[in-house]
Formats: sequence, structure tokens, C-alpha cells
Amino acid sequence: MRLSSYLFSKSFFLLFLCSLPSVLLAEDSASSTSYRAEPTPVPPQSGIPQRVSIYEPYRGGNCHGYRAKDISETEQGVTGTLELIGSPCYAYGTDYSALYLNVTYETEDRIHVSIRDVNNTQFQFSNRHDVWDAPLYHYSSSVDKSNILYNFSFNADPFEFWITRKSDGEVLFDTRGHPLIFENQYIELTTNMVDNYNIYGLAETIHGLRLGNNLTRTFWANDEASPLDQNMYGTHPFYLEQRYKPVDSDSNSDQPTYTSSSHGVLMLTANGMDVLLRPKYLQYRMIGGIIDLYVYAGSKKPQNTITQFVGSIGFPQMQQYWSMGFHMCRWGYENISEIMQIRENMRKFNIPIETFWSDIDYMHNLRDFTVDPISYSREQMIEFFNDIESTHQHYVPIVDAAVYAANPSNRSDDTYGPYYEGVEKDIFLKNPDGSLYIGEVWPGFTVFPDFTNPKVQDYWKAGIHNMSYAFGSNSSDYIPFSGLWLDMNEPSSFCVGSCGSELVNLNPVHAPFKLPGEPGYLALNYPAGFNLTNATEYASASSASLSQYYATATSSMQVVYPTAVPLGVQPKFDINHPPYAINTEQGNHDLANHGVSPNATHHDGTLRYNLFNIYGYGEIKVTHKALSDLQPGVRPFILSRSTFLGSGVYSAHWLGDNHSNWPNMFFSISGMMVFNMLGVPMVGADVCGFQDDTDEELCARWMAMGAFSPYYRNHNQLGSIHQEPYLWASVAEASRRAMHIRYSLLPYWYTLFRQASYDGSTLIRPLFFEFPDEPLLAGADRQFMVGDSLLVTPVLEPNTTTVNGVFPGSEDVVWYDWYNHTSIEHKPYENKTMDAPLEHINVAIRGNKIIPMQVPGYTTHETRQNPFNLLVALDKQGNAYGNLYADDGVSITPNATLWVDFAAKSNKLSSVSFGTYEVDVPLANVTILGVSSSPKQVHFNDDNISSYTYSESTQELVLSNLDKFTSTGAFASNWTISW
Ligand code: MIG
Repeated sequence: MRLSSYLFSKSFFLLFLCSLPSVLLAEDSASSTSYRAEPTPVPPQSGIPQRVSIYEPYRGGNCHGYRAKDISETEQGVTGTLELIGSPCYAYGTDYSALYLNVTYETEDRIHVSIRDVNNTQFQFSNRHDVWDAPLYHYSSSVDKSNILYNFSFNADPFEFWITRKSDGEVLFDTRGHPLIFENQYIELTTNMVDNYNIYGLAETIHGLRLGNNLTRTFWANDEASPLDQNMYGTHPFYLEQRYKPVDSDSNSDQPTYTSSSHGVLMLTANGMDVLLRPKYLQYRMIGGIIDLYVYAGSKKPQNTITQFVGSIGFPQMQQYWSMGFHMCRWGYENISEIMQIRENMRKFNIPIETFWSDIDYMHNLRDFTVDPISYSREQMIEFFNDIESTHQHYVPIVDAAVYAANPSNRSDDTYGPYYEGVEKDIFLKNPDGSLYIGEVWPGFTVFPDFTNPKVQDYWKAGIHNMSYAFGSNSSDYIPFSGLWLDMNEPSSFCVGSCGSELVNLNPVHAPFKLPGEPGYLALNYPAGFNLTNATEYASASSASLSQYYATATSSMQVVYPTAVPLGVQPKFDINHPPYAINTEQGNHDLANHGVSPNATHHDGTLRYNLFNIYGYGEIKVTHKALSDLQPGVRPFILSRSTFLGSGVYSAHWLGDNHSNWPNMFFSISGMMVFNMLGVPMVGADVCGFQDDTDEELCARWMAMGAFSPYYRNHNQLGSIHQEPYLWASVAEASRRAMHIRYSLLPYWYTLFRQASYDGSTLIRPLFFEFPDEPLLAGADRQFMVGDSLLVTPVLEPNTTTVNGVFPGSEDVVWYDWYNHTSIEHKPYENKTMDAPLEHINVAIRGNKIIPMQVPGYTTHETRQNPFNLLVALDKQGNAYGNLYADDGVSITPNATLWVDFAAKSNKLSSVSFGTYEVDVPLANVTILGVSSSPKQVHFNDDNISSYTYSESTQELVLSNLDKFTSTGAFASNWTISW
């Protein structure tokens, strides 16, 4: 039956449904997962059209700001009150007449500016440590003022403030000339910016690395597949700013030289907001809460700013070693046999695979914590788990945020415990009237756990535990899966606002739109091979398919805007449609569109309006605690779509629903760089692309680049052509070659993860992090570094066998080609063209670095049983440094750890170990690059090394058979190699 051509109002619709014979509404799909249940009871909704405020006349022009009174300065900071100048200006709310100012010198490098209304009427996120707690709340209150790196200055009337870095006088934040607006549903704070500023962050969005000065970044957690420049799953209102200054020099060099500095700015809030990036200023426009602004004084190196920032929100947890292996996933593996077949195929083609993933296909009727009894049967799952455990492989299933709302009139729903238990424990989000908030997701109408409710913890853990049994576990402490994948946790919901409690009686129902592969599904996008060079053709194709889509999906929809409130008149307070309309991406910009609406209510009465952007983070935290209870001592592995500041403490992140096309592959580089700056180092894109069909060339290039992502997973949309890497010869070969490198580098990757977990070091690093004094690198995002030692130059476009890239640093910096070990000639700023056949990805090693490696095996486990190798890349002075971290790869608090420092200078390489973790495999080879002449003798400590080769042409010295000197373990004792 087709309902979609009717004009639906909810009541009309209900009347209509009531007259249907109930047999049409019942669905019995016990035999398999089905997306195809009819009918479709709620048609696509898109909310009440909002006038997006940035596109409307500005309403703050009559606001005159505040006047500071009773200011007092102490060793710890500045306090005072602020008094509204003139009468309320009613920009987009009602002005508060008096505010408290509280400036705190929290640490030597961090200052906190807090501004709130004196009666504490506004929601104060920073008081809700039960929801979000972080190191920045736990500073010692006795910073010595003489050591702080910044100055706070202000003018009293009107109140304006600016923060400078003491060492060089750089103004880091500066509100001069911009009156503060502080209203109940609108707060505006503006800082002046330098010309052509370089800022990074303000995630999550799809954009090149450098944000530019013509962009509005909207913060509103949103389930959308890769919309350019707009709001999507995560909320990280932090930016890093990098500045360059020319250095006056007398030298006759034709290249001017620069010096640089960096700092960071965080606006701590979970409320909705627009951040306007404009040529002269950056403006925060928040629709609620108070001001909690943090400025990090930074330093010369961008990494130091990141360390200050990530340290304040929480350094990321260590991940389990296996999670660095290759992950294979898709939506639409209809049964576990299909996954078992993939396991065999991968082995046959000799392509490593570490982890098998299940999307919602495994669920029984798409419901959380259930397993389909037929297609993912207990017997087969037990066999599957036995198989993968014997080969040290892993399995991760998905869990959605929404919980199916059982239909009280459907007897077969009586067994769905997760709903009834949640109702009994009273842990679901409510409507303002106290009734259950009903959403609609894959299983039909749903409810949503309130992850801020303390009672949700046991509930959620029980759900995960029960799922473990459903998968075939027969003991309470055996959990067959190795982690959990949290999806739809913005959270996504397909009604606008609560769907209405009555509708639960229709459950289960199908999503209100067609899914890929279903009859009537209309693709809005293009296959990877579609030629984008013809812009006109692209544009007309694009508008044709859009209008076709809207013709079918929303034929009855008319855009009728509400009347604008005249200037100077007090606008109506409204939670679902605030007077200031942020530029959220969903159609019509209704805040309740495609998500759980702002008026949904938490257990203590807090409106989701005020905690909107932190739902996914709450789920992550509760899942993390549940997993660590179920598997004590083991680092929980969680992959989450929605994230908030500090999510990296608990979780990994994938960049969400991208498209199988080249631009999406390109944007994933910036995505990874930015999440690394935000303390979420375990990040990566859906390799080969999620939506639409991939093609051979794209998939080959992306499988290769993915091998240099911290998180490396191929994932695919329901209905798209298969994209397992063995399906095309070139993709298989590109994958094998790149994975050979990745698995060789596992010790290096793991060391990087360890560094990230103690100082927020980035794994995927923009070039300017390592070469901060080269302004032309400020926007470089087609190449990236892995740690400080490897430079990756991927091919990001079709039909080519070459790639361009720069080799940063002066001519003194040595870069070696990964494959042939020759040193690469380069000049500053030279864009070099390199060969890049389809199966090949360009990788360079930076001189001055030592990289720990292992002989790669089929899994990370096998690799750990293989001998070590060292790659020593000497600089022009013959020096190189590096290190290695090792532990059991699993434990939250390992009982033993090992650090090894490597240093090469004056023809000597030394290895010095610290710690008690025993690596019992030997060292096999050491390869030294940049050795200018053939050595007369080579020694391991005092013993002669007889097996070595020297190549005059590549200046490479390879020492082999070192295992005879290191049979008790590569780093069991300190050693020196000399040549
Ligand atoms: O919007 O579970 O981002 O990875 O395959 C569909 C099905 C819901 C969205 C996730 C995607 C996943 C899909 N999910």
C-alpha cells in the first residue's frame, strides 16, 4: 500500500489508519532481518520552516553591551559584575540586566573566562560534572601569577576584554568593538581576528583542513551523510590558530623566512550554536547556556597547544593492539555464512583481516541487544567465534541508540525485555508532559535511553550482557565480541519531535523512506565514475534528481515561514523554535528534524535543548563502563558516530556516512587530522566509500591510503555493490602491499598511540605541525604525516599514474623513499611529481628518525610473534632518534611496560630499554639509510657482524641475522651497533 501521496496531518493519518484492517499492520518477520515491512505509517517529515538567522537582517544592532562594575583583581584572576547598558535590545531573546564575570588563571597556559547571569537562571553546563567531567575542572588553584603565560586586560564601559600572550604580545582573543549580548535564548561573543587567519577544528564538518574566513560552523548533532561545511554527528567547539610573522633577515636568500606561534580557544557548551568565521572577526552565537571560554596560550609548536587543550579535556585511552588491524564491514551481510565466506576469501587472497563487523543485519527485527535466530543462529555464531578465536581475529557488532518500543497489543513483542525493563526502571527520555518520548528508527517506533540518568548504567550493561548470551556465550564472563559500534547516537530519529505515544500500537513499522536496494529507492548521488569535469551537466543532473526526489518525497510541502518579529520587540521564548535559528543542515532547519527534539526531557527535568550535543558522549561513557565491568581490566573498544569534547578518552570514531567518490576520500584526510587534534586519535573513514557504488580505481587508492589511517575499516552501504578488497585484482594487490607496510609498522603505530595517550600527540599530523615556520603549509591537506617520521602522498583523483607532493623543510631535511630507500631531491616549496601506479602509494621517511618495525604476519597477533627490524634514517649530520613502546596490548593498567630509546650518532646506534615488559622475539635486521661510505667493520657490542651489505648507490647499510645476538629478546638488554 502506498500512503505517501496523501497529505498527512497526524490526526488525519491516525483516523485513516484506524480504519485499516489490523492484519495489514501486523508484521511477522521473525525469520529474517527485514527492511521491507509495510506499511510506512509516518511519511517523511521535515518540520516547520525556520528563517535561518544568518540569512536574515541582523537583530543585534541596537545592543550596547554591558558596563563593568566592582572589578577586583587577585592573584587568581578577575571578578566583577556587568550591568546592561540601556534598555533591553531583544536581539533574539530577553536581555539579562546583570551578569557575573569570573576570570580564572587556571594554569600557566590556560585562562578561563566565565560570564553568567547573576540569578543562575541560565543552564550551566559547567556545573553538570555528572554529565561531563574533565581535567579542566580539577586544576590546582594556586598558580603563581608571575608564571602565567598570558595577560587579561579589559575596558570597563562598555565592557570589552582581550587576552595576550606575554612572551610576544600576540593578542589571542579580543572583544574590543563588539558589544556582548547576553539573553535567555541568545548569547553573542565576538573576537577580532588577524587577516587571513589560519584556524583548524570547530568539528565536526566536511571541509578542507584550514577553515578559512567565510564559513558558518553550526553545532547541532546531526545524522547526515557528509554535507559539505555543515553540521553533522560530533561537537567540538575548539579551534587551533596558527600565525606566521616574517623575520627580518639580512641574508640574500630569495625565500623570506618566517617565525610562527599557535594558540587555542574553546567555548565549552553543549547548547546549539553558530560560529561565524568572517574576514575580521569570529563570532559565537549560542542559543542558550552561559559563557565558559578557555584560551590556551600555546607556544611556538602547534603540538604544544594541542597538548594543553587535550590535556584539559582528557588524553585518549590506549586502544587494544588488535584494533590496529584491518577491519571489514558492510551493511547488508544477510547472514553469518556470508561473513564466514569473506573470512575464507580474504585468507585465500592473502589479504589480512583482523576484525569482522556486523551492521544491524544481525539483529532480530532490527532491535538492540537481540540476534536473529535464523540468519545469525546461535549454532553458527558459536562456530564462527570458535573459528576466529583460533586465528586471533575479532568481531564487533553495532548497537543503535534507539530502543524498540514494544507494541502492547502485539503478543510477540512481550518478550522484548530492553523496552519493558527500561520502562520499569524509568530510564527513557520523556516529553515535557511526562509521557515517553517516541521516535522512529530502523525497528519502528522507539524510545531513547537517558544516558544522564544514573539508573541507565545497569540497564545498559544488562542489555550488552544479554546480547552476549544471544550470540552464544554460555558463561557470564565470556563476551564473544571484542567491542561495540555505537551508531545513530546524535540521536537520529525520523519523526519531527515525538512521533506520538499512540503510534506504538502500530509497531513494528518500516522507516518512512526507502532504503537502498528497496523498490522505489531513489539515489541522490552519483556513481564514483560519474564525470564531474562537466560542471553544467553535473549541476543539471544534480538539480534534476533533487527535484525528482522532492516531487516524490514531499510533494505536498510548502515553505511557509513564520512572520518575523519586528526589531526591538521581545521575541517569544521557544524551546523547539528559538528566536535565533541556527543554520542546522536538516531541511527547513527545524531543530527537531531528523533527531530527538530539544524539548525531550532528561530524568531531572533538564531539557535536551541544553544537553543537545552530548547525547552520544553519554552513551559512549555508559558503554565504556559497561564493557569494563563485563571484562575487567580490558581496554574497552568502542567506535562511536557522535562525539563530544573528550570522547577520545573512551572511544574511537569513524567519519560517518561518506560517499564512494574522490572528494570524500580527499576530505577524509582533514577529518583524520582534525580528530587527532581533538584527542580522538583512533579515527578513519569508511574506506572505498559508504554510499553509492565504489569503483576499482577509487577502492584501490583508498585501501592503500586507509592503511595509513589509525583506524582502518572498509565499510559499505546496504544495496551498494560489494567492495571486499579481493574483488578486483588491482585492489587486492594495492591492499596487500599497503597492509604489508601497515603491519610492519605496528610497533611504530602502537608507540604513537602511547604518546597520544600521555600528551595528546597526533598520529595523523598536518605538515605544518612538523614544519610550523612554512606559511605555505598552513592549508596543506592532500598529504599527511604519520607521527613525525612518515610522509604519505596519496593519489586523490582518477585516471592518473602520478601524484604531486611537497617535501617540507629546508634542503637540509632528508627524505628517503620508502620502497627504494634513496634520498629524494627536493627544494623548499617545490611541488614534485612522483610515479604512482595504481597499486602504489608514495611514502617517504624523514631523515633523523628511527622506526621500530616487525616482520608482518597475517594478523596483529602473528606479527607480535615475529622478529623486530629497525629502520634508521640518518640526517645529513648522521644522526637519528626514535623510540618504542610495548606492553601486553590489552590491559587498562598493564603490569609491565617497556620503553626503548634509539639514538644514532657518530656511526653508532644504541638501544636503551626501560621497564620490565618482556619482548621475547629477537631483532632480525637493521637498515641504516644515509651511510656515506662502506664500513670497514660492523659490530654488535663487541662482536663482529659478518652478515651485512652496503649499497654505494643508495647509501644503505643492511645488517642481518642479528637474532643470534638478541635471542633472549630484541631489547632484553641494552646494545650498541657501530659501523
Ligand atoms: O543511516 O546501520 O553511519 O555506518 O551502516 C543508516 C546502518 C544507519 C548509519 C551508519 C552506517 C551504518 C548504517 N547506519
